[in-house]
Parts: sequence; structure tokens; C-alpha cells
Amino acid sequence: MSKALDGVRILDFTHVQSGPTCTQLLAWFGADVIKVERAGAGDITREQLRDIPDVDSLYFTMLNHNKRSVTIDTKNPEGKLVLEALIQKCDVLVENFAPGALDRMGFTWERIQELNPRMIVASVKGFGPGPYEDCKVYENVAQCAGGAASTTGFDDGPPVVTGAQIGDSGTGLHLALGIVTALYQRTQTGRGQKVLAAMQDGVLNLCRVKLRDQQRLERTGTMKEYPQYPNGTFGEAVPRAGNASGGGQPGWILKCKGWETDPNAYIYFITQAPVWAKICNVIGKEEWATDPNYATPAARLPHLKDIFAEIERWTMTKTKFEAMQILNKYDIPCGPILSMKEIAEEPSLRKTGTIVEVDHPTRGKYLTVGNPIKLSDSPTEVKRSPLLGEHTDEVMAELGYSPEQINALRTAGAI
Ligand code: CAO
Repeated sequence: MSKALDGVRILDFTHVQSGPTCTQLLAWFGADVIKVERAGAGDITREQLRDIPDVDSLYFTMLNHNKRSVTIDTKNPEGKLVLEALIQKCDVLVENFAPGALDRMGFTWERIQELNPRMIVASVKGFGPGPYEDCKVYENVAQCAGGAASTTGFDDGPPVVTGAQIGDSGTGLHLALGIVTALYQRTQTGRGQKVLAAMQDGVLNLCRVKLRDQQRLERTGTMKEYPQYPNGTFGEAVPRAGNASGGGQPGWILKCKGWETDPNAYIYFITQAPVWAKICNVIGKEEWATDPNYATPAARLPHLKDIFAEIERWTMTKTKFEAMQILNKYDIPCGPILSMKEIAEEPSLRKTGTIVEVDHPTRGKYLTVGNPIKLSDSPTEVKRSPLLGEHTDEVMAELGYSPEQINALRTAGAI
């Protein structure tokens, strides 16, 4: 079956996490992704967090599936000529170097346009234009600068970063959308364009509801769905909401059977208004369904702590899966806190290709997260990540270089 991005060639200058997540998605949709790496070393993640000596790390393998790897010294004059040939042949150049690195290599936007006016140049940077535009940025810096950390955690504790890589993988996802949109516009204009996804902007986009709350707070001085209401205090900025639900349906994380020894024996429980009577029945507090202190969402708000304590008395008598099964029967929204071990072993995720087992020539078998976006006419087949420089000769031959020329370039240290 054909793939959505068949025929699209990506010159992939990405490294670490944010850029590689973007180009991996494009590769899964069928683009030919040619990853340019430094000879001898390659993407720094190949050797970071290694679990097997001298073998590409899981960090690298899980971010670089379905790509080809070529090693080119971009600072070598002959290496630059090879890159020029690649720029002429590709549709998109994706990079997430520190600000200015591409220009220092000699590949300014103007130069790239001279070489290929149809080229789309897509970049991840830490910040957009402004006071921090020259800064190098990693995941947690973006989480802090984008509003996630100040709004995550508990009111009486420090700001907290989240395990979800919203700065890196989140921005990679934003960039991928920008790239396919620019490719679509190119079908009408015939021209390339620059695409920028700044990590601060990507995180802020995902924290949109918190900017909503900032303005609500400024107007009314309070927010009823936050745990600070009604007994705590609100300051000038959106506070940390603990595990409270973001919307108007109060929720909290509650202990389940086994919580004393299992750090993940918890369930997220939402006291959704339409099923309030059913919740009362399940936990054995039938009288709350009609008691004026509990019968309506507004009446419940001042008692939420007590209500969740009562529900928890019930959830603690069940495992999180038993509780799920019972609550689902009554359409009560809830979700188990799943550990990574449980997720890795979940058969339904294997069946959909969201978790995939991949074989690698030096590592052997490992698990990865497959393509989370499923297209009915463009199925994803997850292929292992390339070894460093595995496809240098193949790509050079496609560019028209003869075996003798390839050898000469290798001797010159250009490839
Ligand atoms: N041949 C020769 N040189 C190469 C090369 C190649 N194939 N590939 C890269 N280089 C050079 C670059 O030209 C650059 O050289 P100069 O600094 O002399 O111009 C150099 O390698 C290093 O690039 P870098 O500054 O991007 O790398 P770093 O490790 O110092 O910084 C990072 C890493 C991520 C902080 C920085 O790249 C960055 O801020 N990127 C943008 C934001 C981003 O994506 N952050 C998320 C990273 S994932 O957590």
C-alpha cells in the first residue's frame, strides 16, 4: 500500500529529541528521511543513557526509526558540496541546532533558496524572536518557560516538571504539522518557506487552559474548580492545582487496594454531575443523591475533600482494575494509574501498533512506541533505526557519485 508522504525527501539535520521525533513521524507517514550525522560520533543520543556497552542507546533507537543515516562533515569544503547536492534533491530540511549553527555552516536561508527555491526549512528553537532567542534549550527549560512547571504540582510545594516530554516531543509534533502544511501550500505557490516551532511556544500552546485561568483569576479573584477554593488563598498568578480536573468536572487521584506497597495502586476518579446518583449508590451513600448539601455540583464544591475521602474509602477496598470495571458499568469516568510496566505488557496496545517490538542488529529485540497517529490508507510499519553512516554509500550513489568519487571523499574526511 502507498504511504501518505511517498516521494517526499527530508534532509534531516536533527539531533537529541525534539527534531528527531518530528522526522520520525514524517518517516512513518512515508517520507524518505536522510539523517545527516557527524562521522565517528553521530547524534549524541547514540551514546547517552546506554544500557548495553557500545550499542546504540534506546534513547536513539526509539527516536530514529525508519530513517537512513549518512555521515557528512558539514565543515569540510567537499562535505559542503555533498550537502548542496542533497539540498537540491530534498523537499524539506529539518534542523534543531543551537541558534545560528546552520548559518555558521554557510547554509543561510538565502543560500538554501538559491540552491532550491522549493525547499522548506523547518527549525525547532528554544525560544522565538525576543530576549532569549540565542539560548540553548532542553526539555525542562521549555516546560519552565512555557508555563507548565508553575502550574504543575501541589500548592504547598515547588513547581514540578512532568514526565511527558511536552517541550521536546510536543514541539516535534508541532513542527511536523507546520511541515506538512508548508508542503501543502507549496503545491499552490511552488515555493518553499521557513517553518519555526519554538519550544516555549509549543509548551504554552499545550498550557492554553492555564492562560484562560489567569484571566478568569484576574477578573473574579477565585476559581471554584481549584483545590484552593473555598478555604485556601489565591495569589496573583494561576496556582498549582494538584490533581484537580482542569474543567468543570471535579476529579482527584484516589488510593486503591494495595497502595501501601504499590506506588501505582491509584485511580483517577471524576465526580461527573450526570452520574452523581450512581456514584452515591456505588459507594453506599445513597442519601447524598438527594441531600441538598450534596445533590448539586454547586452544593458539592465546598465539600469536595470530604466527598473524595468517602469515595476513597470505597476505592481502597478494590484494586484499580476492579474499581474500573465496576465504575465503567455505570458510565462513571475514571482511569487507572498505569505504570510503564503495565503499559509495556498491555496486549491491546501491541495489537494496535502503539507499542511495537523491533529487532536491531546489535541490540536485539526492544520495545518502542509506534506511530500514535493511525491513517487508514497509510499504515505505519516501524523499521529499526539506522546504524551510524549505514546508508552513506547508498545515498551518495543516488546523488550520482561513483564508487571512486565516494572513496576519494571518504579519504578527504568529507564523508
Ligand atoms: N559535521 C560537522 N559539524 C557538525 C555536524 C556535522 N555533521 N553536525 C553538527 N555540527 C556542528 C554544528 O555546526 C555546531 O557547530 P558550531 O557551534 O561551531 O556552529 C555544533 O556541531 C553543535 O551544534 P549545537 O550547538 O546545536 O549542539 P549542542 O550539543 O551544543 O547543543 C542543544 C544542543 C539541543 C542545546 C542545541 O542544539 C539547541 O538549543 N537546539 C535547539 C533547541 C532544541 O532542539 N532543544 C531540544 C533538544 S532535545 O532535549
